[in-house]
Amino acid sequence: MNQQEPLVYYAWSDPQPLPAAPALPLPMQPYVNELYVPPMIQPIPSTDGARLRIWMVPAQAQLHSGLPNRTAIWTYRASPDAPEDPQPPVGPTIEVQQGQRTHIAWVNALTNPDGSFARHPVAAVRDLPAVVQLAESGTVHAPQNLPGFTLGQYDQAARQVPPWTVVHLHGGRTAADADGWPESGCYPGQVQSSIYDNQQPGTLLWYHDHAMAITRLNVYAGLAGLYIIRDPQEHTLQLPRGADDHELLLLVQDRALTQASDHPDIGANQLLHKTGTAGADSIAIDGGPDHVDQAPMEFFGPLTLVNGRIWPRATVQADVYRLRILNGANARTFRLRFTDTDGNPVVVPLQMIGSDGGLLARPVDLNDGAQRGYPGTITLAPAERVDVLVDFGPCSGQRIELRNSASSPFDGADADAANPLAAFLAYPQVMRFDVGARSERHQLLPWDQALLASATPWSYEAVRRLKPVERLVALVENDQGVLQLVECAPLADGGHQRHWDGQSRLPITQLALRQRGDAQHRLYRMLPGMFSDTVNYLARDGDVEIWKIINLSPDTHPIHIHLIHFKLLARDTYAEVERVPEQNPTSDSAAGGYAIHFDPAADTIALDPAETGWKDTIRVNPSELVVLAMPFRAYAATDTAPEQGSRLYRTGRYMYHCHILEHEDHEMMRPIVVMPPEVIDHMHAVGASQIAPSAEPPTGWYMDMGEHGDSMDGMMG
Ligand SMILES: [Cu+2]
Repeated sequence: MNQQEPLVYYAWSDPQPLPAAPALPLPMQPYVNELYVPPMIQPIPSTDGARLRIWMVPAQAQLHSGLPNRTAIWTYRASPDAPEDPQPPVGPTIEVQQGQRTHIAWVNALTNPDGSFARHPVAAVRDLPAVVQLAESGTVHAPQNLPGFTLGQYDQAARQVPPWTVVHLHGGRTAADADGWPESGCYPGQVQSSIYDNQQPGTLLWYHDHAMAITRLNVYAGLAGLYIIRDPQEHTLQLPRGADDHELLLLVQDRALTQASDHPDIGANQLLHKTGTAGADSIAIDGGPDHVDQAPMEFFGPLTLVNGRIWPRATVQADVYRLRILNGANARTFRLRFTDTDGNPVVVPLQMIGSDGGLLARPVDLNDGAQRGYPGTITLAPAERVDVLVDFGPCSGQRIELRNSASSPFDGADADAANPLAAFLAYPQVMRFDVGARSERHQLLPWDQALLASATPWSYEAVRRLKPVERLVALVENDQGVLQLVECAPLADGGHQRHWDGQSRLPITQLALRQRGDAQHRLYRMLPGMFSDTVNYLARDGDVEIWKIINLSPDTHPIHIHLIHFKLLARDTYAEVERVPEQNPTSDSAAGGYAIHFDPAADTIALDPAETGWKDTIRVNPSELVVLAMPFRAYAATDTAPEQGSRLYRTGRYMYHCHILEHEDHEMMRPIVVMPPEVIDHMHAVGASQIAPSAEPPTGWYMDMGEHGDSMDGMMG
């Protein structure tokens, strides 16, 4: 037995204790199975760039040794041959070198042995109520956590979905024809042939299915894997590389399983996608009282899988490990923290070194309570990644758990045991680290270590000097429960921005926004916002744009932008002033649209140092407006100043969308087209929002702060 070091607990009031797990018996024991480490495969060099062939195949995976049978999945595989046994529960990790041009042939081989199309492995259940109260115990639960179909309607249409796939490399600065346009799907026998230049800083990406309207089902079936770009900088820093060198890649997802009695067509322990329907009433089992009249359409499952296994454990040495974590869940946000085996948070040295787009400028101390609202935690919405050095040295001989505390649906906060919606977090367990004897292979980096060869902070001021195009996107849930990305065009009149007088009625297609520092509300027209509506956003290759995204819905949305990485410049808090339901435009309040102003009672939000790196997915919390610097420009592996990038030379049709897959599939997705600026100048007509953002000189948003000027310093970077 190893010598056991005493654990260190948090002394300050934060973080609060984790919410108590609801009184649901564990369906199987956690931490029984060893963590699965997917093989790392490299493309094969050839005369015209490296090559790789990846097959999409049906497979049978043992998700937990306590399950009596296997679970049908669809997965990626590096060989068409019959797989080893046990079959891998997730696809291989693709490892490429920075700048290594790689041609990947994605072969759709989702067929039965007789060549017919494989049946979709995901059973879907819909129309669930949001929460129910169990008469026996009186406890409140989300039926999404209860076994099998309970209370849901079997969605036969989901299992009729053919094996129709598109691969997207998430976070890749990919040519448009290789980006995986969702409507350009492949059937079995067809091949998506894509070239990836990998010309970007080293980082953790992931490849996953992106098929139009069914992404949630295909990714849930298992069509997701990790993709690493290596670059010289991590060699210079001597960072851990590979599983043998204490680099652990963790793909975290949540799932639900069927039970034997659900339906004669479907066996037990098969993948089950359970959702409510927006607007459905809540009900109570056995006559208990109703609780919540909100039904989410997101999927939340009770079982947490890491690298395809339910609640695994990893045997580690008491040494520094590099954990690279991807939230690959459909909808669940994870707020991860280390705890003892009773769930009490323990202090484990945590040094964050990278995020979505690569290394940070300097290491960030995730335990710094002064800088972070939730010290000791790693918050990841779907598709977000983190690169963190963890020192298990002080935990020799201990068992350390990784637990989740995020509310679901996520709104920025931890799950609150007093709120019935906390029931969506059925089990906080994620995985366990069994820490062995001391080893000194790696060390944490000095806190002042420069991780990049150069690092220029991007401030709003620096970006403004480029006179950027400014976009405004509103995240809106309409009265039918459809979530949309509503692009807003400034209402210009003779070259001047129009303002709202605060008295008159706003047509329901208008939005009036008063930002901090504005004297008046500026008027915008809300453009149609379904995926197939006209393209509104034409970006000029080489530009840096400012995007403002305001969330008028009650939940956090992780907004993902294809092709580029961006910088978060600011977060501010907003209060909605007026809104009239669209079906009821003659309401007494006699106003329509949205009139919104900054919340003067709320302070501006200090940026989390964990969000200061290059991002491709950003959480936009309710009542928040985020400001993003969006460079359609190339920056080398170093963090150069905004002025110093060159044209990206990446043009074509891309998209941006919410990465809650159920939202993405239901209209929270919009196209964006990048063009050579010289060609845009030749275009006969462009979308409505191509009206110059404002002919007047940019006024002082965040700059001429008036009485609020003092509080802005921290936001300017
Ligand atoms: Cu969303």
